Amino acid sequence: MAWSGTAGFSHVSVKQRRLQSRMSLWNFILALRSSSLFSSDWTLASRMQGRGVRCARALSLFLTPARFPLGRRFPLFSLKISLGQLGSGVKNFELEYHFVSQLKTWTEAQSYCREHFTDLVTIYNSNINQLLFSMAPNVDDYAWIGLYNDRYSWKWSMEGKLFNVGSTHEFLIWANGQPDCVNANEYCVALQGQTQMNDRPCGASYPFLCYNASSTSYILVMESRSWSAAQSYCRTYHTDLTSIRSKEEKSIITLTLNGSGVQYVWIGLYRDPWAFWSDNTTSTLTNWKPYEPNNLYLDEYCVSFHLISGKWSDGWCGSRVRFFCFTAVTKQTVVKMKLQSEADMHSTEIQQQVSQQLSGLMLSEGLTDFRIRWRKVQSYRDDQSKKQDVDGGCKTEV
Ligand SMILES: [Ca+2]
Ligand SMILES: [Ca+2]
Repeated sequence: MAWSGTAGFSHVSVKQRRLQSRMSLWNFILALRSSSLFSSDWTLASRMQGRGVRCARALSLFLTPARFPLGRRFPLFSLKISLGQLGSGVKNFELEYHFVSQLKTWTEAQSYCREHFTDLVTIYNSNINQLLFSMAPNVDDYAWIGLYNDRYSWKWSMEGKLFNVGSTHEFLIWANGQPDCVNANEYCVALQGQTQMNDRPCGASYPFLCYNASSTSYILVMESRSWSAAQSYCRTYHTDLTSIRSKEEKSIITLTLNGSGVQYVWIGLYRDPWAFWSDNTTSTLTNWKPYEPNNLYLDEYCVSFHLISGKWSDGWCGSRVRFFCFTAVTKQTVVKMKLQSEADMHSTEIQQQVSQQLSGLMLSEGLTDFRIRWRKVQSYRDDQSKKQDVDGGCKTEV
């Protein structure tokens, strides 16, 4: 797609349909076919044979009783299942990508994307990276993407739960100028001067402080190890690297370290580098330029996309550059099923039973946002003569 830029507002958009949306629906249909709902008395005949996954977005499934007496007319009911936003991480939407040719800081760009589209872009794989690369102008400049490095979001080795350790924390006190993530390479925390904290390279070797839960004691190990080797040691011989969860606990730790003469000592605080995307989804893809990320001038916590190479750099979040947004367009997918039975399908009780079973099945497949509706359509014979109509095509309602 060609990029056309003019002064002021301009952007290009590209749509990309996520393959998972079809696959997940197809898996759902396979699950339907193998479920108890369609066994024994019921024979499921899919008229979609040979069409494969391409057509799975809207599919007519036929339920016919195994002992279907020829020549008899039975009411034919259509069951319409509307799938909205799917649950359990199943993405049933199309993503549209936008290159916005306005100069904004990372935060301004984020607000702009949230106002006009969905959010700053998340790059899940190299195909998306390539797509963004192809839609932007081929110039030696940068554009923001949604990735950022949050130097105040930490976890305890013992808990693994994210929490904020900013400059106002009650008892977790950063040493002057910390955390500074030197060389974009400091993701583990050591106590410095026994009371204050400093983020340090996890590979550095320091003495460390284990916690033993069964004796409620703190053990200073005077052997120098990397943070993860220290963690393994503590987990093997005690409980874990120590947490500091209260003022009282901090006082005990200070007492334990008193007189030891250690400059740095590992504790259990750590964080994952480049763990956050603006839209709170997760992607493990990285595509750094050589020598990046480097946290130049200790002030580069946002990620920009090099337009001429498609590679990423960490940059100062206050720089004003162009940016990539995305829109998630939620699709409603309709699955129509036709049921024929000797049972009285007029009976709301029977309809409810079938609906309940279907609901249970769909929930167990991780589908949460759906609606099931019953509709009487036509008799079996009428249906046969209108087979073409019934087969229909793939249809997606937005
Ligand atoms: Ca540091
Ligand atoms: Ca950099």
